[in-house]
Amino acid sequence: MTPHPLRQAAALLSQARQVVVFTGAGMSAESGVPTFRDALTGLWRQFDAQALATPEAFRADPALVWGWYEWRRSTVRRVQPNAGHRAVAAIESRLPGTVVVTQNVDDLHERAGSPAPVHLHGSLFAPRCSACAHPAPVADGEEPPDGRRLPPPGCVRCAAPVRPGVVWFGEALPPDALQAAAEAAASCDLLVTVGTSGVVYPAAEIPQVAARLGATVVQVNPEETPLDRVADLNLRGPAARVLPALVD
Ligand code: BV8
Ligand code: ZN
Repeated sequence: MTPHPLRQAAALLSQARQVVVFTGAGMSAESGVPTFRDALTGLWRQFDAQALATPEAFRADPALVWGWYEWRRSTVRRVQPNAGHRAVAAIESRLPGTVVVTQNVDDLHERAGSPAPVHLHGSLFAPRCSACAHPAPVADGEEPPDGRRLPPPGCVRCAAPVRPGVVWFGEALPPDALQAAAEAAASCDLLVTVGTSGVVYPAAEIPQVAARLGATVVQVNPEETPLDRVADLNLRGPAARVLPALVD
């Protein structure tokens, strides 16, 4: 009789030589961070996330886009990492050399104990000048308005508007992050993909490279995704329930 998929995945994890954990917005869903597409409330509801997360949108209406990111950042600050994030950190502490590659722009992996996740799409906590790239401080304290415009601060060095430190659609991913992710995918023997719809490129290439180069791919997602076709094992369930079962 075939063992239960959870037991199969736990066995793969315990025998793995090198693991990559590849995560998307579903990883943070149970912490209360809206996934990318349902992060549109209030004023932003009338927009398509893909249109708002672009340099053009920021140029056209900096206060609209800056307000959206500051609201998303304030949401992340208010929530906690979930049991899924903690299970990922447990995998890393048990198997040195494990690489966490995330598409998420929140800091929940770090706050759960992951030492150095590879952020393919940047971070809500690394604003920078839109002109000279000078790092800008992260505004503390006051809650940004939910669903309203908020003019971005000016760069202390050149006075140009500060922008979110994330990768927008149409922008290149940070070369060093992409390189680190590709190298990890090429050398791992097990890749666990968690909570990603697998539609955003080039990030979605990462699990496919691992599969092409012979790694076993385990997917954790309550729904079917395009990555079903590269996954050797599909664990249909939420990250905060499935991942702890793999490390217990
Ligand atoms: C680039 C930061 C070139 C910003 C993000 C065709 C037309 C136009 C463009 C393209 C095209 N084909 C490819 C492109 C390029 C484009 C792209 O891929 N578009 C897609 C949408 C078709 N890519 C780009 O533009 C990239 N850059 O190509 O540049 C270039 C090269 C050189 C020089 C110059 C230019 C840049 C892409 C990065 C965009 N930025 N984020 C921000 O966050 O605001 S991506 C953004 O969307 C998120 O960060 C996230 O990564 C992504 C959404 O994906 P997911 O993480 O998968 O989240 P999603 O909500 O989709 O799915 C959640 C999943 O979780 C679901 O499957 C759900 O079932 C599951 N889930 C739910 N609950 C749970 C769960 N799973 C587990 N547990 C749960 N509890
Ligand atoms: Zn500047």
